[in-house]
Amino acid sequence: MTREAAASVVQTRQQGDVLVVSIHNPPVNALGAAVRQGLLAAMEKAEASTQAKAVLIVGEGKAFIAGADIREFGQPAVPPSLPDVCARIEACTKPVIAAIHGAALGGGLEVALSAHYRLALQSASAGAQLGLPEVNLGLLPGAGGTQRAPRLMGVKAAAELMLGGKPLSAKAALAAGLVDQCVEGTDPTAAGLAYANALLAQNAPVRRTRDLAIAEPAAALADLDALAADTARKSRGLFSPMKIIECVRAAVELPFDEGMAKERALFMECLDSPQRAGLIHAFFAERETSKIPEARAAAPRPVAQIAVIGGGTMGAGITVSALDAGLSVVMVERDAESIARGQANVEKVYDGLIAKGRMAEPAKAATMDRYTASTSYDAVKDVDLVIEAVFEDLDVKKAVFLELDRVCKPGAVLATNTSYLDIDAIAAATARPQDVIGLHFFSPANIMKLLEIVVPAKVAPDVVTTAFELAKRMKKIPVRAGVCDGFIGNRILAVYKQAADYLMEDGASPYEIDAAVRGFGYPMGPFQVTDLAGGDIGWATRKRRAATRDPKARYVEIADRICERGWFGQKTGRGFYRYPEGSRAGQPDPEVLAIVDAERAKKGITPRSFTPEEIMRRYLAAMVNEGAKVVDEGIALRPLDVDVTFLSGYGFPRFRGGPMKYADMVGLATILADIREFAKEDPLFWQLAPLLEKLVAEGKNFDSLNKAA
Ligand code: 3H9
Repeated sequence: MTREAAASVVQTRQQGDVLVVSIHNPPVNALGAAVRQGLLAAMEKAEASTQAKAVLIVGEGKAFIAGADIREFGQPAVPPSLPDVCARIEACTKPVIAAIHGAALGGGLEVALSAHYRLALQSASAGAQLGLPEVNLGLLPGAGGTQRAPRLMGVKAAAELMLGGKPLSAKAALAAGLVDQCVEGTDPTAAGLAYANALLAQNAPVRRTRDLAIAEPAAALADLDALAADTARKSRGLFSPMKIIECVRAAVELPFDEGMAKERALFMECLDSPQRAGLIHAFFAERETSKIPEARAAAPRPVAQIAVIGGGTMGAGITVSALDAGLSVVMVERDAESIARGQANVEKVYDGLIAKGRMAEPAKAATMDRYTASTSYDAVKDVDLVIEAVFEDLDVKKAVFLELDRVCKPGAVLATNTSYLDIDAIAAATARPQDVIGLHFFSPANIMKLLEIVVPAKVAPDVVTTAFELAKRMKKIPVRAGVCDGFIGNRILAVYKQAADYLMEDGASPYEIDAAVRGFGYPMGPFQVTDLAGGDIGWATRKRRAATRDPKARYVEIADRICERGWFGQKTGRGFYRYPEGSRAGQPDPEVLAIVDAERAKKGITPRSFTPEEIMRRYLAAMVNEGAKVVDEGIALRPLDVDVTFLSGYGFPRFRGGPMKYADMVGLATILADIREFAKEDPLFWQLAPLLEKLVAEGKNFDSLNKAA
């Protein structure tokens, strides 16, 4: 690390009695090696200076400091370490003040906690956000956060801040005792200087957090026991939350320096865990999916007014997302009754929020002011963008687009919410295919983060960027997908769901498969999902596709037998599970097992047993193999787009980083060997993805393809 690099990212200047240390490391002032070096040098300078009576630390740009530089994790460590930098700040013999605006997260807050006084700025546009979100990255605060925060704000509150990973506002941080002052404003240097000079005028002493005693240690330990029990129940296989509690316990039980040593040791354990690698991959991948080729070529079209065609569950969810993004929405339905139902679906969401105390009546009224409804397509003639969410049938959709083509103004974006139909064919129904795009929302659309943006052959680049801009406004995680049956998500889902069906017919019960999938970290197994979504939906699709199915392909009829009995899952009280009166937790059903047995017998299959690990190997190999095909065909831009699709739309455990990242961590050669082995039984289903074979031959992994598109 050169001295010049350190000096350019951390600058010092004398302002009267105060040495102002300002960090300038865009975009978020992450604490990379140069910043750590610069902070250390600045503290030495402050100590040596005869002019400096106090030190003020501020961040330039939109943040104080967003934390350690996450890109450095997994690389060889470069000195000085952040705990050493924090120790140096705290040891300073002159008062050190941190003036915080914007994000003070993770290591950023830890720098502030090692200062002697803290001021947070509050403003309507960009107030301070103070938090220790390391848990979201599979880590724990590793620069004294676990030892200093409990001394300042109390053990329980500090542990909850770290376990929850959510930041506090300036006001909340003041109330919690994390900062000493909270002022209105946006200029941290001006506010910080005023505070520093006031402290100097009062002869305020150096005041080190490490010297504070933990209040009521016995009660604190009891609180930690309760939190540990709660965390063990809730954290579903996550490694770092229990380690956080261990560190905080050390803050109560051990002297400061021994607590710091404990924190360091446990931080290193977290850093080395595959969960850290998976979660950090997820963090960056979610930011990369917006980096699409079209972004360089075209600015988005302006969008203020949108129309949603269809007021069913999907249309209403999309309407809520759009209203919440501040847009005006006109909903089009075929008759007054359907309009009433659509509006009721929208209002139900807001009424639910009001019931939970998360929205006030006037806010609902103000939001609904931007909502109108109509039975006539003429109502959409002035809108900037239309999202069609009608029945999933190509002819029905084509008819809608014919109407939209007739009434919409030139340049309006025409989007379909289809989940697998051919969008090129839908676009061809209009005279303006350049304006037609897929916006595949997931149900419930106002809650699910994923938005597949499906890009047909003739669409204009600025329509694609408009869709990404809309996703941003709606706070969705967009993934660019190409046109094929099911796009990225549903295409891959269809394949691993088939693998689950084969496992079931070959000997694993649906309950064993669901348990194995949950054991891997999913919230639910595939048969529970079928019961939740309604078995009739998949059944209808299977019937529709029966005529075109490859007669040589293996077809499992168990789900059809269940649907034939009218057992469509939770809504009918029975599916793969039984749902006794009002219950949402299913119970295994011996009659379902009898159906499974009968189907096996019919095909002459002697059931064999599968361990949870064997189940997951097949389930994931099917997912990864199809994922590789989707990347190879350009349906997904990069492997990370597949990862984000499954993390934010299909419940793939975030700590595993997504299916492609998981495959990299297991080793592609292992997955390849598994597929070759499985293909001996069913070569038609287990057709190897050429990309997987190629990467293994070249000694590469999926991550090597994750460069910006
Ligand atoms: C830690 O501190 C460990 C310590 O306890 C112990 C150490 C020993 N590093 O999100 P945005 C990039 S762990 C590197 O789009 P926003 C980001 O990738 C850390 N890069 O903006 C993006 O890059 P690009 C604890 C980072 O305004 C750009 O900055 N801290 C980091 O929506 C803009 O980001 C955290 O977990 C980083 N730390 O949100 C905080 N942070 O433009 C993580 C961001 O190339 N960060 N980048 O795509 C955040 O939560 C949000 O980024 C933040 C801004 C709220 C700050």
